[in-house]
Amino acid sequence: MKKYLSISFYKILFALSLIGNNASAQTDTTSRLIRLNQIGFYPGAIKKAIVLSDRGSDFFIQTLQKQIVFTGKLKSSLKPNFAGHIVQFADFTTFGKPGRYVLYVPSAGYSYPFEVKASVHKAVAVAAIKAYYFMRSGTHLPEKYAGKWHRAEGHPDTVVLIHPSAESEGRKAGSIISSPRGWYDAGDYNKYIVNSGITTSTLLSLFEDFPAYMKTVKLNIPESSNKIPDVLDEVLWNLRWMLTMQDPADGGVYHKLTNAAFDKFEMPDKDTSPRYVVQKGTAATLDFAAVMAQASRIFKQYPNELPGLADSCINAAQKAWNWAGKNPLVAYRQDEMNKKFEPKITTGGYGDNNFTDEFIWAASELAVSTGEVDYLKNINLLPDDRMPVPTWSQVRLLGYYTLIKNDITGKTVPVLPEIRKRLINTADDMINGVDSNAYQTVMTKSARHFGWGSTSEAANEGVLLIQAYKLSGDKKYLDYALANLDYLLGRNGTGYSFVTGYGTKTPMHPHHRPSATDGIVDPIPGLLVGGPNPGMQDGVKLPSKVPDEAYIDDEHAYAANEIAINWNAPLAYLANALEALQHKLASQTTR
Ligand SMILES: [Ca+2]
Ligand SMILES: [Ca+2]
Repeated sequence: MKKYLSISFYKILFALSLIGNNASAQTDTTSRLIRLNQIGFYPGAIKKAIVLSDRGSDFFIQTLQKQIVFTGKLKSSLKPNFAGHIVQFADFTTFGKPGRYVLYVPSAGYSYPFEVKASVHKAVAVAAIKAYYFMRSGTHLPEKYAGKWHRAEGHPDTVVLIHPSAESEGRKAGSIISSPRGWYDAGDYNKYIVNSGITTSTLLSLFEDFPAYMKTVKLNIPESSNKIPDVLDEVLWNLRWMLTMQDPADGGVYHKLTNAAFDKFEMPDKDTSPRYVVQKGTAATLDFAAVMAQASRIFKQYPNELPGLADSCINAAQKAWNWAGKNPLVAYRQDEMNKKFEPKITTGGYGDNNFTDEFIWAASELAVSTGEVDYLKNINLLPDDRMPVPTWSQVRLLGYYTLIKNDITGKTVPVLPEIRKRLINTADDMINGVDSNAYQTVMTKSARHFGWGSTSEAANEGVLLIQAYKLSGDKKYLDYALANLDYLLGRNGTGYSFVTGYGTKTPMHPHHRPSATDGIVDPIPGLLVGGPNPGMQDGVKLPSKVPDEAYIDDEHAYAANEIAINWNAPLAYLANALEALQHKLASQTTR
């Protein structure tokens, strides 16, 4: 009995790792006990790996030919992981020679291979945007751009029915509008304005914040040879759809364009069930107003390539704003709607009852794009002291980011200094004490971060830290933004890189209809899965309910393994921003 007890938790794990499992690319010599960014590291940046081990020992960085190039000592984490175990970590920040390596720990084995080089995240950063091309509705994807994932056109959406909930004087129920293009939202084939709002804005902000760099990023999409940066071309695919979702008669915006029910797992072209636009709502209309206002000031830079577009966007934004002013409390409540109207709509709800944040965001974008601060006149910009990391239903910080970085309204918006202070305070709270948690990332600081779509929390924390860096110039925020990218790419409680196709152990079975039904083994690349979520809202039993381990690579597990446009966007922002800022990550300082 005593002997049994002396067998450590990690020795059992090590034994299990040698037995192997059904994970992709697992070999006898790679260890599930070593958790690191499976893509790699910038030469001058902080480099850490987490080793699930009881005690310190030497660790070695080796070439793929097993030549030792760096030796260090493992150190113990100050706090246990969420499962209650102290872990070890390897810090090899001072090793910066470009090349391909593995990390070796005698008691744990070899890590997955990784690279040390400049622009090490370039490919995954590009893929995170290219993923939207694969999500395009209303076009076929030729092999030239889509490679082995080429597919037929689905959902042209040129014949879309007005659902009875969306009826207006000029558009009777059952009448037809055309609402083509747009991105599929997630694992399903529907298109939701609310979720498009934060997604489209995050990608627009990526361009707005890093224009010089983003002009160099090529996606190999049909628009790659025109004069517009590819990230903006991709955004345009969704923006032009969003414009069709506004009722031209009154400026209100339909909540979503959808099938009545989720269709079965099939390719896009096989789903030919009727499509509807449903009820206008305050959240959709304000999100639309915010995105169109932001888009107008960006596309204004391309008057020859996109004549009239900036004007169309700002006009649409203002009409939407006016509708919301007259209809400030129209929530989308699908269950109530289904008591009144047929057919019943059972696809994603994206219901939200609090529009304080949507008003703040839309007013901020409109004020900045028009220069008219009157938009902010009746808005309480600081309704409470919270600084919530953005989600589709909580978009307040998107407005703050815009006010802070544009700074045109500093004289007329008295609370602007306070908003700046709060952003920095929030970033400081985020990074305070991070190095004591087992994985040493902001994401792994709190079990509360692990809900549905938890990977997007990690990515959006990274975006916030980059905003704090841009505001303060303090590099420490960038270091922790990078640590959250490390988390997403493998330094985490599951050992997965959560981005399909990028890393050694990556999701092979995302809840994503094309990936599941196209007959290609590899899923569509560049997609961020939702990640650890002990909630199990999908009813799929997880191997662990420990917050940061509550994950399964199963196509039925939509609560842990779906993909979504609003999750990919902060990944795209974070990875591309760090690529743009990589020279700032070189460190002479030690921590
Ligand atoms: Ca282009
Ligand atoms: Ca809200």
